[in-house]
Amino acid sequence: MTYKVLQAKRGGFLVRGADGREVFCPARGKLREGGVYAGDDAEWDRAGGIDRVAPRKNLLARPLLANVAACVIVLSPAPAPDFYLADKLLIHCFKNGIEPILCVNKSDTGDAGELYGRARRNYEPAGQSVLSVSALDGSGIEALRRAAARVGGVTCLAGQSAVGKSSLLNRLLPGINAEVGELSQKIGRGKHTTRACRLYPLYADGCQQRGPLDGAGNSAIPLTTAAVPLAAAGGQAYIADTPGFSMLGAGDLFYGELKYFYPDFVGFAQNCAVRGCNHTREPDCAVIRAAEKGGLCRERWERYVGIFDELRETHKNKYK
Ligand SMILES: Nc1nc2c(ncn2[C@@H]2O[C@H](COP(=O)(O)OP(=O)(O)O)[C@@H](O)[C@H]2O)c(=O)[nH]1
Ligand SMILES: [Mg+2]
Ligand SMILES: [Zn+2]
Repeated sequence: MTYKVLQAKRGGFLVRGADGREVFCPARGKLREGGVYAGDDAEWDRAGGIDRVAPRKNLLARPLLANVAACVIVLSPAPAPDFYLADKLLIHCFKNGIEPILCVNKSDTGDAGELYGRARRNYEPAGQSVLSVSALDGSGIEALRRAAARVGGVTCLAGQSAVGKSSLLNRLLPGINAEVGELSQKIGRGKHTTRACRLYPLYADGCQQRGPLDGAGNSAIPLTTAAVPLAAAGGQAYIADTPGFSMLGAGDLFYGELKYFYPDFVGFAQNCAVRGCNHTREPDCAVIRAAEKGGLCRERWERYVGIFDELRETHKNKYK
């Protein structure tokens, strides 16, 4: 039978069967610790160990998380929003076949409205809608839950430190008690404490139906209430309690390919004079023209040039 690996633990894995039961699977058989990650779809016959893992759609690093279907990219008014990081996360999503879910958190605060408008101006032309949410008062959380459920499969959260990822997790998954940090403590603290990431199934009413594990490592779920598991074409929906992939960059992308990750450029790019135009400094570039005249979000184009230069620099250093 196929099980979803929820967490890689010492000596085995916490897995979830199609019946919704969470069971501890000891590390035996062909695949032991190391070859199986949270998010994997594992074949387990319950006598031995996991002996096969379905081909992965993708595998994200730090923490290792397989088959990521969606990623919530979180922006907030405080700390100052890092659109550069949001752009890179978006590129990363496009590149790995991950559905981005952009959201502006802390809608309960005064500056959030302006940021929400700015985020929409930046990303709607690229085909991305933006959600406005508040982990504090709960507004927009159901829309966020539905957005993750609509994709199905594994959803993770990403964004700079202190935007409210852990707070949003606590809203989406009541009872998990993700550690929320104070803004002041977070700035400059640098590293997150690394720990194994765990997946939680998403239920329609938001409740967690995970009972305590018994002596055999089985949890008595979902026995008490008729919680409706949320699923879509991508399968049962899960949220990963990752501390967030804040460090993901545009990665190993070749600078000349960057433009293909900007759907908002496409309509203009056809009118560029230079063949193979990269829309950075070329003469008679229709994308630059649009950014200057306001047909295209100017700051988005400016950051594009920044990311382009960064990637070209990396490329130069690699091959010099
Ligand atoms: N006003 C307000 N503060 C929030 C909201 N969400 C999180 N915070 C605060 O922002 C800080 C960082 O939150 P945390 O969830 O730890 O952020 P993370 O680093 O992205 O996981 C904490 O002080 C939270 O209380 C929100 O929706 N509104
Ligand atoms: Mg956090
Ligand atoms: Zn151009």
